Amino acid sequence: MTDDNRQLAELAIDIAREAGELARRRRAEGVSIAATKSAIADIVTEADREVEALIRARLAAERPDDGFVGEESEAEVGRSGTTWIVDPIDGTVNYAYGIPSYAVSIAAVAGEPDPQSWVALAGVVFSPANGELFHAVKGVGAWLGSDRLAVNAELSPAGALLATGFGYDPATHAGDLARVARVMPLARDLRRIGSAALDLAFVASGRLDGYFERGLKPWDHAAGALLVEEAGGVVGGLPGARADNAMIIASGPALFDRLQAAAAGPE
Ligand code: LIP
Repeated sequence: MTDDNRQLAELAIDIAREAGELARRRRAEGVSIAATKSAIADIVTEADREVEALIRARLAAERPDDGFVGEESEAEVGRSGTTWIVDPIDGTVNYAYGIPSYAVSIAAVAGEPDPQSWVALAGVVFSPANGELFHAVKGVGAWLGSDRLAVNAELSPAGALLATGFGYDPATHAGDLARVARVMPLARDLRRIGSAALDLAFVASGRLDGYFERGLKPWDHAAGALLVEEAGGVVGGLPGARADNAMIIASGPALFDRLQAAAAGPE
C-alpha cells in the first residue's frame, strides 16, 4: 500500500508542476475574471478553469478508474476507490491581484470523497511563484523538496504564530473576527496569507505554529491536512469532528487542544 501511495504522490507532483507552470504563465500574461460564485468576492478566473482542465485530463489519462472532485468542474465518481481532490489555484484572489501567494493543491483519497470519512493517501501543494513543492505520503512522511518536514513541537514564550482566513460572504466576517479575538491570547501574532493550502503547508514546515479557519471547501485542505499530519501535527475540526466546512484547526500537538477550544468558542 505504501508503494502505491508513493506512486500517487509522484504522479501528483508531476501534474502539479505542469499545472503550476501554466498558472504562472497565465498570471504573467494577465488574468481575467471569468465569473463570481458564492458571493461577489468569490471569483473564478479563466486560468482556474484552464489549470483544472489540465489536471483533470492528466489524471483521466493516467488513472481512468479514479474519481475526481475539483473546485471548478463537475465531480466524477470513480471505480477504483481512489478519488482526486483538486484546487487548481488556491488563493484565487491573491492570484487575481498579482500577490504571489497561491498554490496548486492535489490530493488522492481512499473511500468516499467526504472529509468526514476519507483517508488521504498522498498530497501535493505547489507554489508556482517561488517553486516550493510540498508533498506528503500517508504513513511515510512530508517534505519540502527533499527536506523532511516537522511541525513546531515547542512554542515560544512569546506565544504562537498563527494564521487564519475570512469568508467571501461579508455576513460571516463578524463571527470570524470574534473568533480571532478569542484566539489572540494564544498568539504572538497573526498572519492572513490568503491560501489555506499554503497556510497548512507552513504549519507542516514550522513556518507557522497553527492555523484555524471556518468555511473551507474540501479541495482547500485535502492535501495540506495530510502534510500537517505526516509532519507530526494534528488536524481537526470543531470538538469531536474532523476538519470540514464548519472549522479546520491545524497545529503541533502541544497547541492543538487550546487552539481548538478558543477557535470553537463557547458551547
Ligand atoms: C481560499 C482559501 C482561503 C480562504 C478564502 C478561500 P480559494 O480558497 O484558500 O484560506 O480564506 O476565503 O476559500 O477560493 O482561493 O480556492
